[in-house]
Amino acid sequence: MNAPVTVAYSACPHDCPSTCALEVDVLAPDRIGRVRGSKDNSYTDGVICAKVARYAERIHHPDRLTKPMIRTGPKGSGQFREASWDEALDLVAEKFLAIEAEHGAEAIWPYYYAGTMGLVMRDGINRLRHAKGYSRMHGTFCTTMAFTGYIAGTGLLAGVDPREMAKSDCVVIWGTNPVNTQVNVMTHAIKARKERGAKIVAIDVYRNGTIDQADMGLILKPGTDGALACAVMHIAFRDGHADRDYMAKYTDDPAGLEAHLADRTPEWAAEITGLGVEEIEAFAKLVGETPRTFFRLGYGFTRGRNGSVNMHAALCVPAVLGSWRHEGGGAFHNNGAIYHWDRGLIEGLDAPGRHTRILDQSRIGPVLTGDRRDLGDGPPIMGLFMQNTNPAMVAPELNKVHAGLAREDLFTCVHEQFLTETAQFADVVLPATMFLEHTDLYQGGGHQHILLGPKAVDAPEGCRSNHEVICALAERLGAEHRGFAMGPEEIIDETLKNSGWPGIDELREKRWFDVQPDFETAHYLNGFGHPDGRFRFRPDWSECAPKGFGPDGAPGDMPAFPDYWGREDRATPEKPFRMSTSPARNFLNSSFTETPTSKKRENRPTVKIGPADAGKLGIADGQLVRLSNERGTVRLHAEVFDGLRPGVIIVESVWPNAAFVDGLGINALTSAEPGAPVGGGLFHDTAVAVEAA
Ligand SMILES: Nc1nc2c(c(=O)[nH]1)N[C@H]1C(S)=C(S)[C@@H](COP(=O)(O)OP(=O)(O)OC[C@H]3O[C@@H](n4cnc5c(=O)[nH]c(N)nc54)[C@H](O)[C@@H]3O)O[C@H]1N2
Ligand SMILES: Nc1nc2c(c(=O)[nH]1)N[C@H]1C(S)=C(S)[C@@H](COP(=O)(O)OP(=O)(O)OC[C@H]3O[C@@H](n4cnc5c(=O)[nH]c(N)nc54)[C@H](O)[C@@H]3O)O[C@H]1N2
Ligand code: SF4
Ligand SMILES: [Mo]
Repeated sequence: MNAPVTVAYSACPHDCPSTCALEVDVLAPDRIGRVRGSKDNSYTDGVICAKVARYAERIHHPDRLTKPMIRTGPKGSGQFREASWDEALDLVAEKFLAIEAEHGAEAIWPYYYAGTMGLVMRDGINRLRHAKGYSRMHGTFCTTMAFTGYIAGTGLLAGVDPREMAKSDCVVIWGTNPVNTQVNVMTHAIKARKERGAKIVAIDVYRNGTIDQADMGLILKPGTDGALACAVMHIAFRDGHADRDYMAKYTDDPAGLEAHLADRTPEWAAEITGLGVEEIEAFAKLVGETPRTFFRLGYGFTRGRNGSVNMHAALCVPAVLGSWRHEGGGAFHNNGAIYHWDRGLIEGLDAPGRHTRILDQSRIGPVLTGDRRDLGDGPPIMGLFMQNTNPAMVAPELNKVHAGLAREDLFTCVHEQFLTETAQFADVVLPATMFLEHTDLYQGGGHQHILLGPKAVDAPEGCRSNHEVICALAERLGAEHRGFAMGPEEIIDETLKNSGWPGIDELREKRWFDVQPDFETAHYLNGFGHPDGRFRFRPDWSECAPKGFGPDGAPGDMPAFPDYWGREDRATPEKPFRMSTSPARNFLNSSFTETPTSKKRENRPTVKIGPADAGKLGIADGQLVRLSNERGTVRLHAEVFDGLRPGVIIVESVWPNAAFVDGLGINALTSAEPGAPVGGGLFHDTAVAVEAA
């Protein structure tokens, strides 16, 4: 065994709200050992997930890309030859310039997501986009529905210090599965239980790892959280737990809300959610009688057609109860607003070409297959440049995504760490560095720290960072911006200072800044984020959905008050099952599907189906089943699982297409329809037929 040579400080770059502060054993200039969570960071608190603890498996993986490659076989064949960086970059530039000359710059679509959450490496692609006037991208995979529903209530994407969970008497974990997706939520919630006897409630659509650890688990039908929230508020008004003084001071229309809720009874909600009346009453009593109740609202319950409405409805509960008044009480989803970044330099927001058409990321299938609803009267997409995302696996309507990526007249360059299923469709593949091999700046979505991730080890020869590739392409494409001539550290320093924070030297020394706003601000005791300072029970959905950004305007029938909107992809006689594709513990979206331990632990794609449903369909544990709807057919193995409502199935995700029996993955069934009101992925909202295969 090698003894640790040095310990490097870093931050986890993956697309996870925890953004853990890391300590990495560096064994040699190009070799790491164990990765640990920093004990000195008050949010990370020494805990990280297992998949990042064994990061050596990923960074030193034998399949890492280290050479640029140019396609030799047919599109999607995965046949390539090695090339030099100059040859590969020259070819990309030559093709993009030709496309621009023939079709206009909007025929090129830089496409990215959050494979790294580093601000420089993730968002620098937008500087190239804006400098060239390429088509813009509306990033809808993940956060749009959740953020919109939350901001509709508070007026600001911020909330109570998540470390205050440890000072709660009741932590409600709603629509998130932190045991899988953001382990640190459990650290702080369990501290409250140990130290104060706090109750933990988890609300989900199946008995997942978080429900297993909770004191109260509510398993409801997918997409019905709005009904549960309404009944809880109905009971609060009925039983005298509504905080009328608080509402009079801090909210827009408590009287209107009370009248609206008069017939949103527990019986009404039980019918919709599938929960028992007594379960709803018990939950309402617990939160109604516990002033220090902390509502930790996740993304999972917003990944459906009702998503924003459900988020807003759940967020109304602490406003009715006045939980925000108390330490350890209130709500939290994401702290995006507290960082007040000036993104101008990183994203080139002063560049001339930044008012081009916007295409919806989740609709990459329809976009690439020429849907006029997306393209408008603009040119088709003829060139794609991709970083940090794997849409051939993770985007909805995969049949269309694959058909689009397979177009022989489309030129695609993918910059990646592995030869992903998306990279296999590329014309040019470029090898990328990993986070420990470059320097970047991070922010905690699920907490309140700005962190630096300095370069800790040398990359394998041949890998280049996103920033290096963007700058090299800019030079060849004649794109002008001062950011292309700067190094990552200069960009970080200037961005920090422009945003009102100390510069990189101080950040390097301190490793992170804890930028938690004070108690009054975080609890909105000085007023909410809307101009009148009031929480909105009556959201202005049309304000959330300005024309030209996502679907044109909010649907006129979005509910005026928190409600059950009934928009989910309902079960029908032809498609009697409702499917959620909840994240698997050992994968992180498409990442870690390449690491041996994660693959071994997850074993193979499975569909969880309840014993009664399985019995009716004659499906035995381990048997092959077929899931289908109008978008596609997927075959995988059944796991008979006691922890689901009848008519609900779960396919933990995201597995590569290649792991499925027919080579086509679960997103063949999910819909690319934009969620209301501003677009958003519908990954947990799919009606399907199920049969033995
Ligand atoms: N291990 C692991 N960690 C991850 C990820 C991963 O894929 N794997 N993904 C990362 C990313 S990109 C993100 S955005 C976060 C997301 O993390 P979360 O906020 O946890 O969101 P999801 O994981 O989408 O879903 C959470 C839970 O919501 C449940 N759910 C689905 N529909 C409903 C519903 O209608 N109502 C309710 N109450 N619950 C519902 C799902 O079953 C799931 O258990 O996690 C990050 N962390
Ligand atoms: N069925 C189903 N589908 C889903 C979801 C679900 O719950 N169910 N969740 C959705 C959600 S919330 C999200 S956010 C998406 C995310 O899906 P993806 O965008 O695919 O997510 P990641 O796995 O985070 O990152 C993708 C790629 O980024 C690459 N990468 C990492 N760092 C770098 C870098 O520095 N440079 C370059 N060039 N590449 C890098 C990784 O190698 C990886 O292949 O998936 C969505 N799809
Ligand atoms: S919990 Fe999330 S942020 Fe922390 S190490 Fe794991 S993936 Fe990274
Ligand atoms: Mo996400």
